[in-house]
Amino acid sequence: MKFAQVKAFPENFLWGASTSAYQVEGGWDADGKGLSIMDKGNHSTKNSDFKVASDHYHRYKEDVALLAEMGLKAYRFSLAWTRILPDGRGAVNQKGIEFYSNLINELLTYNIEPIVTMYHFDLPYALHQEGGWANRATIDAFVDYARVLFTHFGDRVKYWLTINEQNIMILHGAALGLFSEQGKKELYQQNHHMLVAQAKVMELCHTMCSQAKIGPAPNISSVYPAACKPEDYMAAQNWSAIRNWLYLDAAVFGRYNSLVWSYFTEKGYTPAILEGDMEILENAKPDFIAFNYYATATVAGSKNSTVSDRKADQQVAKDEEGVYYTEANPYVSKTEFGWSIDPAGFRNTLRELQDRYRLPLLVTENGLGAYDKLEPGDVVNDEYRIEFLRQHIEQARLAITDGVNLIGYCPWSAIDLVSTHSGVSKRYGFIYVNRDEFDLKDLRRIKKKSFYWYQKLIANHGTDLSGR
Ligand code: BGP
Repeated sequence: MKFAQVKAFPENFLWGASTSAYQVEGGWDADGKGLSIMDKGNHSTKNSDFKVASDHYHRYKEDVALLAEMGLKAYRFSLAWTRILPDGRGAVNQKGIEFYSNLINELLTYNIEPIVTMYHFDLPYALHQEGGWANRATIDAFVDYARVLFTHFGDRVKYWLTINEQNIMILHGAALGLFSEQGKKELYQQNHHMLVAQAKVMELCHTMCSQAKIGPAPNISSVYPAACKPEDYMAAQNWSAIRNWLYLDAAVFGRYNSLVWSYFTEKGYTPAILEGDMEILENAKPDFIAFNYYATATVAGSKNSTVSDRKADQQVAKDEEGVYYTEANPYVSKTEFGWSIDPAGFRNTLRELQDRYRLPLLVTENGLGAYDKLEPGDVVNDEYRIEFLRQHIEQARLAITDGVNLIGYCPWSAIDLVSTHSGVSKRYGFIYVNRDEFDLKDLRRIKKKSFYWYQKLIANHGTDLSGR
């Protein structure tokens, strides 16, 4: 739809940026921190030194000062479960509480709203050894962990995110390095346990922190039919239900998506649901939906023999016989890493979410991974990132004009960090961190061109996207 008048961003719009604990903090075993599955991993970043990551654990003051200089209104970060409960449950590590308490206070000093993810891929290894999410006891461990968080930080944190990208952990766990060798039936059982845990934690948040808001944080994207064939459209509905709606229908409506349930039944994936579970799901009410958006997907209803199987990662799906077949989208470009670049798809995704759930929406990740170059004189000319973000912000504004209740935008990532897949060299940040895969150099912080661009954009509240 074309509008003669484009609406402005809402007054209290949360202009932010994101990170996650295991990717940015380092200090992997500092001050009593326990080990997570990411420390033990299986995970591709073992090809680089992620024990130090961006050393944010030791440099958070300098980092927060830079975020403040950029003008951020919000900072979305995750807490390392194992910094707080080294064994996943039981004894609380006071040093961990202290670190996050200091970080939150530092942000508040600059009037930066903390948006806190409780769990971002880094399950405590001790819980993994007891079966991880396959074990129902992990539900209680998560609820107990949440209680500790609400007790210590609930007075200052107003925005909580439960689980980052639960859908990607289930669908592409191996790509994330999550020890996901299990079959789909077991994965969907784990998924059910996460859904119950999330619901319990949302309720607990409302009981313990009456001022706070809480929501899920999956990765959501529109799915296109490869052609206007009815069977392709149906395949797009299939993949969208399996990839997107399963997770949000459960979080928002407290029920399983009916199409996905039929798919489970057909495939033999139905999870065991104990008495009371569905009631727990129904009673929990998120205050908003946070979601990560990188790329749209395109699928067909039958296999196109000219499309060879793509290498799957968290944004590129594998075919599923008789359900959907992935196709290339000739109408969008791609990043160096093969992810589609689809700013209009961002608007489509926002519109779908608005229409389906009618809840405030918060974008918690969106960004461009690239091989940035540090040039002489400490310059990083990341024009391509500026262009990517500019186009997405423009579409966000159009989505607001469409009637979407968008409350914030937190691109990935605030500062360079270790990529889930591709080590340090795939960079996303507004701030360059001077290190290579194994050579930690001096880890100094350098403001990229995109830093200054975003700074200006925030200052003019997104009215002028050129960054002038
Ligand atoms: C999302 C994760 C982030 C981040 C991002 C970019 O799936 O929530 O943690 O890693 O993807 O992915 P990558 O680092 O693989 O490029």
